[in-house]
Amino acid sequence: MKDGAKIFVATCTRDCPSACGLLAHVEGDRVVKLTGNPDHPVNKGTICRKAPAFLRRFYSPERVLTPLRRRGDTFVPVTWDDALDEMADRLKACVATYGPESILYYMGFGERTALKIVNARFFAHLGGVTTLAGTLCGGTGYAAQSLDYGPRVSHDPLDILNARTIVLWGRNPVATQPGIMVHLREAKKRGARILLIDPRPCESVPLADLHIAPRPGRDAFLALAVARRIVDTGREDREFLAHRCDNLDAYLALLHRYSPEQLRRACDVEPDLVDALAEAYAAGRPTATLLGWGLHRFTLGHELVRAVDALGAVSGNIGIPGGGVSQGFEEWGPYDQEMWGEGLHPPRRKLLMPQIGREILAAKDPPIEMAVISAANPVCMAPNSNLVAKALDAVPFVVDMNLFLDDTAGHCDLFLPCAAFFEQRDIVASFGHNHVGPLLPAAPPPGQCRSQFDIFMDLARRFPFADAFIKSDEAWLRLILRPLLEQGVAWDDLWKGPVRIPNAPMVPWADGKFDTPSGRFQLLTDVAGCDDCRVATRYPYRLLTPGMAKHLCSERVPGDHGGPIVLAMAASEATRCGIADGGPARLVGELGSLPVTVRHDPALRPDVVCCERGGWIKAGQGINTIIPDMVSAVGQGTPYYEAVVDVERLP
Ligand SMILES: Nc1nc2c(c(=O)[nH]1)N[C@H]1C(S)=C(S)[C@@H](COP(=O)(O)OP(=O)(O)OC[C@H]3O[C@@H](n4cnc5c(=O)[nH]c(N)nc54)[C@H](O)[C@@H]3O)O[C@H]1N2
Ligand SMILES: Nc1nc2c(c(=O)[nH]1)N[C@H]1C(S)=C(S)[C@@H](COP(=O)(O)OP(=O)(O)OC[C@H]3O[C@@H](n4cnc5c(=O)[nH]c(N)nc54)[C@H](O)[C@@H]3O)O[C@H]1N2
Ligand SMILES: [Mo]
Repeated sequence: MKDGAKIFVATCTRDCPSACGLLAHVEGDRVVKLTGNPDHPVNKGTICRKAPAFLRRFYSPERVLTPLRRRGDTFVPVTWDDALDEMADRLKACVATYGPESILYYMGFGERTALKIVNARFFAHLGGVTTLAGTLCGGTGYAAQSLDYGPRVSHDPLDILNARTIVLWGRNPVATQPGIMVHLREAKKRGARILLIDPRPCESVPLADLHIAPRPGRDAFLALAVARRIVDTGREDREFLAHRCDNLDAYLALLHRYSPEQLRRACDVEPDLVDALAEAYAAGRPTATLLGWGLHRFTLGHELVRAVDALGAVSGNIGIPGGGVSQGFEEWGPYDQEMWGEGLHPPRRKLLMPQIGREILAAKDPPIEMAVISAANPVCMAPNSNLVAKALDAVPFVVDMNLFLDDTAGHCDLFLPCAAFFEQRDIVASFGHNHVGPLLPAAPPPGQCRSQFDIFMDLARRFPFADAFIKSDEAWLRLILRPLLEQGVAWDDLWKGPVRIPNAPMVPWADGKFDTPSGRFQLLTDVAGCDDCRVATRYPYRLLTPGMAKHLCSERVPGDHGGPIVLAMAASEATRCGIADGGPARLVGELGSLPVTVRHDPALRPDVVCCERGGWIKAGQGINTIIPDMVSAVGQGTPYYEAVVDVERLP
């Protein structure tokens, strides 16, 4: 209790690898302020600039406070009983008439807390419905790293304090992982050099001692060029390569398939920068590489990731403190995987998330008769979003569980208003570090909003499996958290603040043994051609749509944003096209076009244009309407950054 405000520990559940420890300051029935929890070993009391906006959003007049039922073109409020009765009747009718696979459960990335497993389990009790395969987020990196090391494990983020060199490779922590910045700054203060590899001048440039801006999607050639340089100058880690790796001959042959000049031209990086990077990896050891999610968003994203993993191996940076090629963590990893309930039914159909629109439309035997969407905004965030909208319109009954009437809600029949993160009790793990943290009901949900946990418990009362399913949140959490409790974590400690997952290593693979079939690291042996590819002339620019500092994906309200998308374009290119700084233009792709406002960027590559992801279609944005829906070759990821476009001057 301070200044009349009560303080509750909380953990940020926004879709961000930081999963920061927070303190929720409560006055009356409202959280009035969020601050960083100084006791959290990762974010150490810091908090990002988005946090005040979370509160503005959660308490905005646009938050939906009652269940809503579509009547024609509008929504009318209905009671929870009516809403859940109808939902239950529809679910039962689908199961009875067409079988459980006629129901699609689409779980998004809006909130991935432990109890969300119970939502999925509800559908398992129902008989196992159609769910999703692949991901809009990080599947490619996981799959690629798992080929090299065995199931992906990253260095604990606190291990970067042991690094002499830190390479941010397609990762932009200043904007997208602020919770780790305190350690990057500390490492820098202790003398570490930070190198950034990113085709665009992202927000992390000021943090870096050196910024290299390769051609997008060509990082594999940069990694090969650097490895080649290390080998040519005799600085490779021969011991590690000879005894800990498979495929050495094939990898060396790959390094020599092209000349150093061909390699560096394929990624369009100057020779002195290739040398500088080779120097950083070989002479600047230990070198910690943090791979981001930017590299995932290519059809051949696995090659980019694997080539950087191999560079880590060649340069002797695998398995050592301050080294490693690290990417993400498993946000569901600490839990009992049985609790998803997949063992309760035979294997069921999965639809590809990266192509969810066409997948829904193509589904037969049975067709999708009902969809339940939770914590997601696929009409805005999945590629080819007009097709996603069309597909949802073709589904006879769509339930959306969210807090706001976003682009996806516009295509639902029943809207169920959910609690915000600090309005419920739960446990949060992270995709960026090794701590779990608690959520406590600091303030009651406004209006009739309810936690998804409550909603599913209430819904289950209407089904024959009610007895097996209905339990308290504590009872479910004890089941889900069993692995943590068995590793010695005390239940009571989980509710006091952050707890480190006991068996998570600081430095994976330190014993030189890998979780691959042979027990050795797998060097990659091939990459697709390295032609000097300027993209097809009809669409001369590659469109990058990364997350930017101010907003998190599509979590906003219309008042927050709107009007034409702001498109960054190299000043030289824009001038050549006759488009003024701040001038209007049309962004044209294979799927259609959008009005944009062009911003001249003197530091951007001429073959790239970029804008923020996540602006709503409703607010006049919707970049994913022109991004084609493809699937990556490995890991069923979504290659958003394969999108190519033209920018047309408006008369
Ligand atoms: N503020 C904010 N924070 C966020 C998010 C957000 O939208 N806003 N989103 C959250 C989510 S869902 C995720 S998955 C993470 C993502 O976190 P990050 O890994 O930082 O992912 P991105 O912003 O997608 O991409 C990182 C960088 O990769 C660069 N990049 C693009 N193509 C290439 C390439 O070919 N080579 C190289 N070397 N770099 C490339 C982009 O320009 C971008 O600056 O962040 C989370 N945090
Ligand atoms: N063009 C382009 N598009 C991209 C990407 C890109 O790089 N470029 N990146 C992709 C990435 S990395 C990701 S992760 C996806 C994200 O894709 P989505 O998960 O579909 O999109 P979000 O915008 O994160 O939407 C999350 C939703 O969850 C809601 N929500 C938040 N908390 C809760 C809760 O507790 N309960 C419920 N029921 N709802 C809640 C929010 O209001 C929000 O509407 O988008 C992808 N889309
Ligand atoms: Mo993501």
